[in-house]
Amino acid sequence: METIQKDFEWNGKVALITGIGGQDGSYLAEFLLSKGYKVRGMIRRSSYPNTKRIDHLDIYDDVYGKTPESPFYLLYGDLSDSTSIRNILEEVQPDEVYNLASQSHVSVSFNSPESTLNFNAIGPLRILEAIRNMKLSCKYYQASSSEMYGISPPPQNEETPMIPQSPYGISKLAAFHLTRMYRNAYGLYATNGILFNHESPRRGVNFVTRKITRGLAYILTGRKEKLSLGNLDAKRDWGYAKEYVEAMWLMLQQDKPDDYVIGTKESHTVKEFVEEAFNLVNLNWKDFVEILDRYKRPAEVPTLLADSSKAERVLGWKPKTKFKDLVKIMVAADLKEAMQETGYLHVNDMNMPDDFYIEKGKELAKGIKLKRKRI
Ligand code: NAP
Ligand code: F7E
Repeated sequence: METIQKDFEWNGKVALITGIGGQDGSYLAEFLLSKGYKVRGMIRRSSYPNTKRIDHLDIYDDVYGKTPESPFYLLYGDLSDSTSIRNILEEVQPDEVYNLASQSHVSVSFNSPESTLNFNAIGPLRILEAIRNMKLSCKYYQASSSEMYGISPPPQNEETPMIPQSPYGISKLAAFHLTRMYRNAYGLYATNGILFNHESPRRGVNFVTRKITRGLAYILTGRKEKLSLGNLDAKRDWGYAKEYVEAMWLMLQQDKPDDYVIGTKESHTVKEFVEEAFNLVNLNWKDFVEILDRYKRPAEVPTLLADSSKAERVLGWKPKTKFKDLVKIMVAADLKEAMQETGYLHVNDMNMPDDFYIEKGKELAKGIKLKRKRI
């Protein structure tokens, strides 16, 4: 986790982040705190606390508690609960609202289409309607998604027709249009960030990139023998989540609200991701990966490739981390975690560069190959 400074100089602004416990929410919270924002985050109740990605931000708690002066605190709320949304907006009086909360798993949206639509489409409507009714002058960011393009041929930009293929894609498209409608009809500062896939060591473990890098780390540390995947031919434009949250912020710093595509302008198959990850430690992925139908979807989005020229031109935003670097960051992080958990690392091996963990991974891979030869 990042080191967060206790010293804090307020820039006069307050940001509310829904979905703060998620991958993007945690990076955005760190980014905004570093810019001097007071950050308030909405989390929902779960039977077991689910705040691992933001627990390190609790450092402010001892000094400030949950007071207006505090740089950071959390509030309970839920996208399906209008009352909780209004109460939070009333208490926080935000300058900027980043709506990142959602049921974000495409495959799961086929199993739970109703709640996906409720959280992802009606949730944003509840926030927008509350902002309008309460006459708040805050800026609103909607986490829109490349999944909205569905089967529209690549490359995709702000003008590309959207033909979604999943309940998730449809829910995000409804929220996208609601955001535009509140902007056009009521003059709200409401902006859509159409983000293509973005990943990191904080990615949920059942998204394909993290499933691959964590699966590889488990194989190397002897906790698993194989990795089960679905469709390897789908192509995605994968970027680094930590860089994408700056684009979200930049969107809300413009004079006028608008919609922006964010991506790397590069697309790779799932197979290429697996291959790159296993190659890093000199293993042949074909020896370890099995294909199971249960990981295939009722309908697939074949190719996503961002044309993010508008973001480059207007926001001055460009990704720095490309495909190979991203795979390496994720493999190194998962190797580090798995080796720590299984006792392969010494206490003073904890803050080493990524290459150190990759080299350790290669050593473990040699052992696995030897063992396989003997059998
Ligand atoms: P994530 O890791 O799945 O985080 C989503 C967050 O939303 C979690 O903290 C989750 O809380 C919360 N949430 C879910 N349902 C909620 C509800 N009913 N009420 C309140 N909170 C709720 O997703 P992410 O990768 O950070 O993505 C952030 C946003 O960007 C999402 O809206 C996603 O759909 C969108 N997006 C993501 C990508 C990508 O590649 N990552 C690309 C385009 C768009 P729990 O932990 O309690 O479940
Ligand atoms: O799948 C294929 C799968 O679940 C990527 C979300 O952040 O990005 C994400 O949605 C591809 C698909 O991401 C497995 O069929 C193969 O073609 O990692 P994913 P996603 O569906 O692209 C968009 C932009 C969002 O907005 C979403 O919130 O990989 N795939 N085998 C697999 N996918 C998974 N999850 N698991 C597999 O075993």
